[in-house]
Amino acid sequence: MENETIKKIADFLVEAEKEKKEVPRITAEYPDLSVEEAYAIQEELVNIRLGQGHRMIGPKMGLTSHAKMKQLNVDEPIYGYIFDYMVTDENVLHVNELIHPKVEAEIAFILSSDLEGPDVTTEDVLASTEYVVPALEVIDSRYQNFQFTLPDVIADNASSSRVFFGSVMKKPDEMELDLVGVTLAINGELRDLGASAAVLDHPANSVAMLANMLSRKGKKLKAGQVILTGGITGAQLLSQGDLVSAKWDGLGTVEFKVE
Ligand code: OOG
Ligand code: MG
Repeated sequence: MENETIKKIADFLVEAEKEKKEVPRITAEYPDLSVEEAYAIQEELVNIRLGQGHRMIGPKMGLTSHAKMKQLNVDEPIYGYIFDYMVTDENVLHVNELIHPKVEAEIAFILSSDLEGPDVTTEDVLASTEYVVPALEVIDSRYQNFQFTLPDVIADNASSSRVFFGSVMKKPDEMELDLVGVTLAINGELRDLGASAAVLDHPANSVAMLANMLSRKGKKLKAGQVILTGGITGAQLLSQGDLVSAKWDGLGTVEFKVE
């Protein structure tokens, strides 16, 4: 794929996010789009955001649960990036800024030292983790009807849109990180629940895999980055007026209102 085409598609996706308009998937026009090319588009999109003055908070993993991988018929998770404009201190999601947002409950890792693949292990991750915090990720695919193939969603920065972090921070050795129970309720009604082992058997495995995937591109995870490890619960569609409330065993509650 030509550099010019990569740039054009990245601009197209940035524009869709700005205009809050769902667009046809990239593979409708470029059916042979490869995973490699899709990451090149994502990298261009990241450069556009950095060029606009946005700060990167850290990378995120997606499709880390067996349920999601099966749904998309893939055997490897994907990654994308979270930027400062996706995170706010107020507990409000402004739905008019988005297309068709969904919410999912996750665990985020904050690193105390860099992690560089290709042979990063789960133990390495735990030794390099300063804290874990609970997070509600709001994903908002720019594609029509939230439907895409694997290369499409990679190009679209893994549907990244907004994140709400909780205020409880725990050291990784303070809890059994694969046994964190989570409930996700909307308007007081339980919508989904899960245990953190849904994420690649242990969320630290997700960070290890991410470090190893990034090393293929000559990149590493850096101290201070906040890393989302992937949805423990399924993603739930949001509507104006919704009150979202999620609870993590040992990590407290995160809530926001959809306005
Ligand atoms: C892709 C993003 C998935 C996760 O945690 O699995 C993701 C999507 O489902 O739109 O963020
Ligand atoms: Mg996610």
